Amino acid sequence: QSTRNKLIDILSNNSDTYISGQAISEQLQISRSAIWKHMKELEKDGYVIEGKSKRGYRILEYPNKLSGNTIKWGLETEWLGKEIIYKDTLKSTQILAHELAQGHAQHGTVVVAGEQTQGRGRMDHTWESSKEKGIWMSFILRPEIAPNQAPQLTLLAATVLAEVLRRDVGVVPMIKWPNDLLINRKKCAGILTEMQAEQDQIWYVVLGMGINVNHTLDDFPKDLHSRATSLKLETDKTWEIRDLIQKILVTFERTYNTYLDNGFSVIKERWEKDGFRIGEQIKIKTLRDKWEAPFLGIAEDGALQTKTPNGEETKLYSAEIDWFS
Ligand code: BTX
Repeated sequence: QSTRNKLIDILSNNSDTYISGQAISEQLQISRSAIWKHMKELEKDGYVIEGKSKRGYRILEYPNKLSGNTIKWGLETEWLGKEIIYKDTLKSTQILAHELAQGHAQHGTVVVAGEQTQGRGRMDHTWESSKEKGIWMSFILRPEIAPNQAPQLTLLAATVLAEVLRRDVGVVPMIKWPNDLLINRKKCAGILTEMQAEQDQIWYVVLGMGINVNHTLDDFPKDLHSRATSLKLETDKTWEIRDLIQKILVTFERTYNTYLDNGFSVIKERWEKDGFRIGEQIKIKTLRDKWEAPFLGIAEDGALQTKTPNGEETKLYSAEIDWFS
């Protein structure tokens, strides 16, 4: 961590009091005049810092611009986002997260990008991630669960996004198995879970979320106009990305802790509230087939329980599913 970031951390942790130049100087092992120079630099970047003689320094405002520090400011999580890496532009937050996870990145590290030039979805799909319009982020998780339980994390993440969309944005979300969030039947967010595992142990999971936030229709390529939507398009409001990221992190951490403590059944119940309804007819498309069948539920391993074209009960791990319009 750079001196500058350590300084921001110290100031953030003391945001309701003043911290004396002396105390900062002792913690960072730098001179009072070096501190003063750092403060001037921070002010140039949009931080508003109050300096009072005899009392010390205090941050009053953070810059509007996203950064690891601004996302962390006021973030009320215990482990998710203790480390946040923000880049203005990345090929994909998944790629960087994999690199970091293969190093020593800790459980709960978050990678966020202003834009992605090669955002990706499942299989070889691309994910449009236009500049500063949405939330493009990946979590590094090191869960102590079996590899075949990893798909549960996708469903868990979907319930988290659904909760934030309903509670904080005020829209009615629908989860489309396995990894999409729709509003008024249009795709507003997607989740991509990738993992590295040995036979019966997960090494790490990179869980990516893409959420369309402040897009107008023009921000989407033409072929998505009838299928994609954003929070702004749905609510007529511009949303603060930093604030939404914090809400997602807090809700995700809480839900993940619940999952570890109580297992998947709570998550499954929540999923089934916002996803397909038990018994509902759905359209199913696999590589080989296309048919209609009832939704029978979500299996413990995250699979979709339904029926084959012949009417036998089956579990699907990969397919395109849709409602009847
Ligand atoms: P998916 O494969 O289910 O969906 C991808 C499909 O969705 C595309 O083929 C296209 O039809 C459509 N699509 C592409 N971009 C958008 C968009 N912005 N809004 C709505 N529909 C779109 C879904 O994959 C999982 C996406 C995860 C994205 C995150 S962003 C952070 C992380 N980094 C990264 O590269 N991917 C993840």
